[in-house]
Amino acid sequence: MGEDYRLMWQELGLDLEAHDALLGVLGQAYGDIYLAQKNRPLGMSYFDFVMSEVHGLRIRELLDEKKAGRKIIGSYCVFVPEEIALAANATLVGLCSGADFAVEEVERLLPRNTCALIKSSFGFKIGKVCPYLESADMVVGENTCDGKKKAYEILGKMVENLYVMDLPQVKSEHGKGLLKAEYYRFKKAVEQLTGIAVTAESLKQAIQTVNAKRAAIHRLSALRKADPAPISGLDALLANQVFFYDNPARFTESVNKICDELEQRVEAHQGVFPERTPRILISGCPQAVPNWKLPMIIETSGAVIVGEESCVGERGTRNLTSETGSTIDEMMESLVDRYFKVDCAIFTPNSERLDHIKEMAAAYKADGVIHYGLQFCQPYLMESIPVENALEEEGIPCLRIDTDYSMEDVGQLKTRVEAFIEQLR
Ligand code: BJ8
Repeated sequence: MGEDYRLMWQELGLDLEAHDALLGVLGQAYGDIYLAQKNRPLGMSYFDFVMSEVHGLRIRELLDEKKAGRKIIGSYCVFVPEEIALAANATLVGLCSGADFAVEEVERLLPRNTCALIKSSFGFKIGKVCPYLESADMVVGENTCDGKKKAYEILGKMVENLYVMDLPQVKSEHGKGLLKAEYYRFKKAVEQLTGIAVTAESLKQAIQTVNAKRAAIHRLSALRKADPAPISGLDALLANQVFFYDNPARFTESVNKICDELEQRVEAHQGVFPERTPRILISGCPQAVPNWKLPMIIETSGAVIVGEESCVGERGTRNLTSETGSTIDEMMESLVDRYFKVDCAIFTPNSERLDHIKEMAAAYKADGVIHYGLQFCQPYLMESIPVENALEEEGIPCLRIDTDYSMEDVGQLKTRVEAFIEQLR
């Protein structure tokens, strides 16, 4: 990366040495895992470029937007509605939290038995290595799991303008009312931040823009139903990860371009792996950049991943927002309807998630499901047992994994995953 980027990072207050170290790790992992894959769709070169410029060109674009008066909002959860940010002339970026950083310092602030995702968000802040976090004019936390809720109390002292969104934990009328009230409160906060009021027109446009992104991902997912699978799970995961921080229109166009190519592959019966390769559905905690450990293990052990029941995947993108409303209130209602369907494990009870996993396993013709739980993530680890039971009732084998971001358990995980895949053949 050039000298001008270094200047940009310096101006953002990044610790250049620590940042170099992070980029080194990211580049190495990307090279080892992604560039080592064979037979990738040509359209993935766009995502390779995005990853090579993840702290470069995209940050420059965001800073240019800021210079032109636009605000940047960072978010840690798919419950934060991008539509409202866009409608008030702000850009929403996901704050990825997919790698360990500054672990010792983090463990002085948080208990050791906190999930890797929360620790990572702190590590990126303490280590001053995330240009997305440092360029954000507002960072949105949300009251989801207990770990996040309590962690934001501490993060709020380190991040300027941390906004905490309250979220329901029960799918009741009362819960829906809370979500609606919180979305109106968020709308007001974003309008105050940008100085621009949401209009019916801007909200409609924003809903269409985000729906288009999701529709492109739906198209990609549908193509993964084919056997042989036309794209690897690793590449599809990358598209789902880039969903959170790329320019929305460009992202939609790039995913649709890959889909055009994949349609030809499906027609020509071409795949990334041979036909009848065991097909795996991953279900569980979100896999943020650069957390590619488990997919890499699965796809180097003789199986292909055909779907992700995850917030970085189908849980996050499953539903579109109705475009029928014409007033702000009608469209806000549609947003509440859409987001209230997200079946995160923080909800109790959460039986829709079990149904969705079974539906996905059938739709993507998965031979088995690997449940991915982050160590110390109580909501997903608690749900992993009912998930396994529900799948067993359907005769679908399930392997429950709990792990963190370290590479120490790769050998052990690989042995378990290989044995599971063997059982599927
Ligand atoms: S909607 S999944 S993005 S909260 S892994 S921090 S749950 S202890 S990330 Fe999530 Fe929103 Fe739900 Fe999705 Fe807590 Fe578990 Fe850690 Fe987690």
